Amino acid sequence: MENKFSNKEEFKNEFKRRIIEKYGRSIEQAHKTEKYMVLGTMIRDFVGVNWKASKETIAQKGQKQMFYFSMEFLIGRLLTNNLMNLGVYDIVKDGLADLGIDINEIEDMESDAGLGNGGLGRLAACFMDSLASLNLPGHGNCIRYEYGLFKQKIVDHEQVEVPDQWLRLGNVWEVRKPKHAVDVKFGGHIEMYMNEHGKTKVNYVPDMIVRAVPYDVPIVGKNTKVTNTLRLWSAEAAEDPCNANDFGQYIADVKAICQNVYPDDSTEEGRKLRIKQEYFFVSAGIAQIVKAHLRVYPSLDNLADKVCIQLNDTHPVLAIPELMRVLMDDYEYEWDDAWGITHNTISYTNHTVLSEALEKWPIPYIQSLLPRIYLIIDEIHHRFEYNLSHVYNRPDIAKNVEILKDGQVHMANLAIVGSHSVNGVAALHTEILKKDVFKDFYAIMPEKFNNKTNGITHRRWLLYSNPQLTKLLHDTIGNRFDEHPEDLIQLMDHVEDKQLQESFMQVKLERKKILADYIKKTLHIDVDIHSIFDVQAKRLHAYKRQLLNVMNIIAEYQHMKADPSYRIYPRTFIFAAKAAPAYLFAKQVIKLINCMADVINNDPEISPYMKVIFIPNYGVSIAEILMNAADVSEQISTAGKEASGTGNMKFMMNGAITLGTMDGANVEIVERVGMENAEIFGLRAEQVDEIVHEKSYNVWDYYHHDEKLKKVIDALVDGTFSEEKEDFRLVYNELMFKNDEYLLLPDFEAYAEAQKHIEARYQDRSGWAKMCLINVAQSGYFSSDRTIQQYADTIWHIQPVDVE
Ligand code: GPQ
Repeated sequence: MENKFSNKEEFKNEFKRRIIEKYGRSIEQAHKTEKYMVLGTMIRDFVGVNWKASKETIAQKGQKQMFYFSMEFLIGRLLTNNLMNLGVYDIVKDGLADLGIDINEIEDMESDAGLGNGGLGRLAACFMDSLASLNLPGHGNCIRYEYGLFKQKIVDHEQVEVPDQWLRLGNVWEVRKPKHAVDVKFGGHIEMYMNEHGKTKVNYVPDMIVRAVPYDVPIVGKNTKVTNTLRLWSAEAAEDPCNANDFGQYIADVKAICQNVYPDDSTEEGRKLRIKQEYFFVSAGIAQIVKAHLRVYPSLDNLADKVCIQLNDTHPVLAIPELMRVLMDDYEYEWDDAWGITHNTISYTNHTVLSEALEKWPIPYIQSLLPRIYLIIDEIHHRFEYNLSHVYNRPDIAKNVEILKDGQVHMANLAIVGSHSVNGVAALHTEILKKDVFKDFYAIMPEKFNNKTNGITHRRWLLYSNPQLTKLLHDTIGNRFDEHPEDLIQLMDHVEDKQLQESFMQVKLERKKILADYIKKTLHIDVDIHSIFDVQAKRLHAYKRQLLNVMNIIAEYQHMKADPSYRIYPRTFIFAAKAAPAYLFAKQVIKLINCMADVINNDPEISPYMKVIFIPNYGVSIAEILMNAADVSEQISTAGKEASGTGNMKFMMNGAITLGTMDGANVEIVERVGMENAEIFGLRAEQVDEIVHEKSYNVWDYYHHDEKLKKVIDALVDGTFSEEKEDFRLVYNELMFKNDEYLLLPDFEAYAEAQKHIEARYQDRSGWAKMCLINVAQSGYFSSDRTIQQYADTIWHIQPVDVE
């Protein structure tokens, strides 16, 4: 307890003492990074007491725990979040101020954790926050990536990837636990033998052993002692690495496992590395769970009563054969018993319907990297095939549901067969899973399928990152919604209030000013804070259709150039997106945006009406200043393709209007706010399906019959935005010679009209503000607290922990 502080003076004394002890310097001499390190460590130590108490309570009471297995946890920065959740932010801020230190400067020393890529990773992070804040025992299991995904720089309009050195200063939040290290085995071969009871046993002889060392990060909830653990595994050399004849190669192979979030999946080597990563953190995570269980209980018979594992998409699906392996090979369980335990322990969340994103691995990769695991997958496959004929009486669907087919392991099929629950992440998405992507599974095992619409933590995304709006809401409806986000609905009683509407617009302007300052500081571009801030921030992907947004900008630009009497209401189009390094189309779209920005922003005739901004290196911290400054939230994916989206919820909660298609969770946003309080356009998912099935769509029909559209598309290759006319040829070809897979042209006119409609509505200031307030009021449903409570009640069956 001696590290605790309960008031400002105690905090100051402790902080000063630690600076001197750690760095041998006075407060005045210490560098900002040193102050950050000391403050962070201090807070980490501060939560140690609760962390220990949480673990003890769970063990004593024998409570069931959930482990969220995810390749990504985009937790962003933790200092502000932890200080706020612990309720000591103001003490620390005032204490630092007394010492002449601005807390914001210290907060800015922290790097975003490089533990993910996109929405799936941020969802996992929001879930961690909600679990702890709801007092639920739920932990994360992931990899400690040394260089994150990559840091995005824009050089000569193009994305350049450099290593994300997020661990450069060390990580104040993690605790290395070498005592809990476990070995993970790869390669080699299997030997079968008969044991003394005449039973066939398997002896696995690996050719590479890697030591998995855990780094634990405490997850601090709001107003609670419950402190959960995010366990990050790091690969190190094992004491006995097996066949490591070539020592240098062995070390390189080990290091590669934890280097980056996404190894280059365009090469065989990269794909194999990805499989190694997946198995590495899954195997280590399961070993730890089993060991911890056996410290409390005599056997693994009751594992499924005490533990559950949620698979965040298929990336961790090797947990299924791995748990089978441990139960059978290490603990002598028969197949059926092992299967019962595994199946009851594991559940699976699907996050995509795109067939190219559903993981499939060539059988030889799994066979050579994980020979024992492959044998188990093969057995699962054969038993399931048998059941198809003999239990489900549906041998006819084998070709759609089999785990091993066309020389590949179909990971989603393995996930569905091996789990007791399969969920989608938005209502529409789950319907598509049931009716289309997994319809044959749904026919034989409908009870497994369920929906859990995604959510976001309103603490980070509203209370902490938008204090201006939070204060306005507190003044209007009180602060009960801090803990009960559904109470935001009370704001509905005030949306007509003209004074509140005006105050909202003032708050929005303040947030726009903060973003404008950031843009000025980082990009040296002035933006007009009275213009409409129109934001599309998400990973760059063809189905998300950043290109549709670009096409409309080009059309407006051309119109204004051609007709000096035509001017749009001033608008700032803001993009932020990373492209996968090997995804050339996506990278060209980034280049196109930046080139277009250069032309438009430097055109004195046009730039008073239109600016285009590309914010580099999009991540959690940038999102925290971007989302709440938006007037318009671009959610324009081809209907049926975006599983849910979660950015859409962050924008909504901060009072931006959704300009979107009826896709993913947009559907549920509109269901709550009403069609009239969003701007919905374009083909519906059924219409998209129809067009695709009819095969009658021809992109050239649109091109030839719409003069405006033709001019926009020609601008891609006629040198309008780049002297080098071929710069965007790939974009042009994807659109025109692959028959516009994501149906941009059929949606173009509707999108342009929706944008015009937005423009008109924005000019009715009171009407606009009312619409924004309705969005805020209706956003409580999208708190991840609601989502997590649903998982806890219907899939995990876990109860709150009562830490004394
Ligand atoms: N998502 Cl499969 C990712 O961010 N990464 C992935 O690998 C997969 C899905 C996203 C998905 O595209 C969004 O629609 C969801 O909102 C998000 O997962 C969380 O469910």
